[in-house]
Amino acid sequence: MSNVLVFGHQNPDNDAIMSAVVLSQLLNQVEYQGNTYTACCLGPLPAESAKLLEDAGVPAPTLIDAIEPAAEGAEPRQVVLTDHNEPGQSVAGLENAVIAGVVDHHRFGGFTTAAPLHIVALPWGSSCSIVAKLFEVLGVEPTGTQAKLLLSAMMTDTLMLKSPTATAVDAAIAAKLGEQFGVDPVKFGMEVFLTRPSGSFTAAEMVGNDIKMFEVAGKKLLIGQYETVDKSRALGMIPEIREAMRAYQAEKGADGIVLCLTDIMEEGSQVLLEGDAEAAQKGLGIEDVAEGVWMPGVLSRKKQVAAPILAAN
Ligand SMILES: [Mn+2]
Repeated sequence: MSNVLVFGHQNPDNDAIMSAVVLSQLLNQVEYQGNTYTACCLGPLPAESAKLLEDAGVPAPTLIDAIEPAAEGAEPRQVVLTDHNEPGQSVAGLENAVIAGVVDHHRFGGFTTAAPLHIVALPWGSSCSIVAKLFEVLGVEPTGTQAKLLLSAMMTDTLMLKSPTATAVDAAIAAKLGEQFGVDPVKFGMEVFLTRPSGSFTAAEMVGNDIKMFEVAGKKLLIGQYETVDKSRALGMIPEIREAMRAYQAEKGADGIVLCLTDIMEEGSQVLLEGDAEAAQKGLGIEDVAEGVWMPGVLSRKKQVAAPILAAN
């Protein structure tokens, strides 16, 4: 029997947190493969996740920063990755671990394993939609709390099902989970969004809050997203935000950085580019304009920003 660590990506969002928390609960409930499972995270909890877990009386996941090499003669640590699979977005020292499983809804990018593993990858709106499906597969009914935590992440990850990443399956699962604890999914999702202290975000927080590193044409490109219900405050901070983007890029040793200031209500993103952003200009078909470029309908970093940039380069 091993203790398996279950965690989402760096700079965790609500989906990274809740997929790890609820999946590890499920695997413990069914004593999957006779192991125990510990939910972990690779960074501080987003405000909405902290509040949801506290209200539900569920312990926060354990913060880890690296996987150490196994001691002489000991088995390497087993891990399950949720909401990501690319080593660049994962824990430091991932190469010291055995990847026992992946539950994800992103593109696959660059890991190999020595042994067969569990992979559940579906292009649905959130990793928590897949975790909800796994309850069904393993014959377990989620508790009210589990339904609530899963639904919260489905709503934040799909921007209340408005993102083009949301599928009919997500809508059906959301309706079912909502029914289970008596809420309208969209209304509940809005409440979750409003627990974010967006009015007090600094420029550095807008940049670093939700950002991922991609390898594009041999260069390192950071793509970040700041979601808000009112973009006007952020638009008044553009020079500061640009400075924070340059600082973040330098700190991470990236070549370029893209930031999407996404307005959930107006359903679009103001896109800012810094550094070597040629690949992003090409992929998105936009110029590097000082105040940024408004891209109507752009809500999904994955599908409408990262994918076209990766495809064009
Ligand atoms: Mn996700």
